[in-house]
Amino acid sequence: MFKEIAHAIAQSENITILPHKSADGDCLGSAFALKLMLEYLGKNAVVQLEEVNTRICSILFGTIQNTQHTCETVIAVDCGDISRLGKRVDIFKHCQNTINIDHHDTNERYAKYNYVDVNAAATGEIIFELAEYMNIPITQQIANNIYTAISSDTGCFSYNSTTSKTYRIAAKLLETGINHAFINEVLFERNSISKIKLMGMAYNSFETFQDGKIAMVSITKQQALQSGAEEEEMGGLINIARSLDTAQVAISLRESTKENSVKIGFRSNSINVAEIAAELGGGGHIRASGCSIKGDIASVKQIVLKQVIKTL
Ligand SMILES: [Mn+2]
Repeated sequence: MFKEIAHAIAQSENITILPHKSADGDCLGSAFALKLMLEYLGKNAVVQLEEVNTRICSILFGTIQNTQHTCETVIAVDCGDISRLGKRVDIFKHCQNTINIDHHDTNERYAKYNYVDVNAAATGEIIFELAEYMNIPITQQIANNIYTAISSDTGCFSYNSTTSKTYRIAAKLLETGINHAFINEVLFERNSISKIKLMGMAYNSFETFQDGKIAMVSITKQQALQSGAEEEEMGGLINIARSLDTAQVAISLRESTKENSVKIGFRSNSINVAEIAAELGGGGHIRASGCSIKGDIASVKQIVLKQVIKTL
């Protein structure tokens, strides 16, 4: 499939890159690495975002352009289903050549050309392999962006998804002289006041079910507003639940500040949480997934618990 993708790219002058909404380090790092790669090939490449994640964007090379841009090829990165393109779905649908580069188990193969490698620890790994396939030199800037993508999705190379290939790619990225310690500090060790307040609320909400097999943290709409945390700071709270020694499934619930819905995250080291999320209308990976359910936090909690208990 790299052959078809390389061909579609070669045939295009203007290319739009679309990371998924609620952009994380993997999709942003992958998108900006790809932009630099396409620019090396002489293409007019644009990254269009649903929302800007200032913390992650601060460590990436490349500019964001949010003006509508006509293109012959559009590339969705790290995006398991088309609805995760949010408001930008029309850009995708109206483009002649559509490409989907991703690693989610639940990917719906919604493009003309789909490159889905569920064994890749991050979409950044696939982007690295695409660069090698297309003979594009890995500059320090490209390496910086790909490293951000991979480190972000592997929890700094600590999750189960990390393979020997992940480390081999990381070694090649480090050889370009990137500041990996700085990238990891920004990704994993730096928090704003609002984020720390939010973490305090999450610790206070901590509860367990089924003799500690299920661990949960939850944030209400009121708490989210009170903390002052931005959408982009809401991630990672699930790690509080995940750290419980007896937990088989960790769950985070977060009430939306904008609509009557709850965003749910799942993590597990032993249970297929991609299936649980899919049952509830979401998706993701076997060990990390999520979904969104309409309703208030109390009612959604019951729906989610019922589904998880069934799979234990
Ligand atoms: Mn990813």
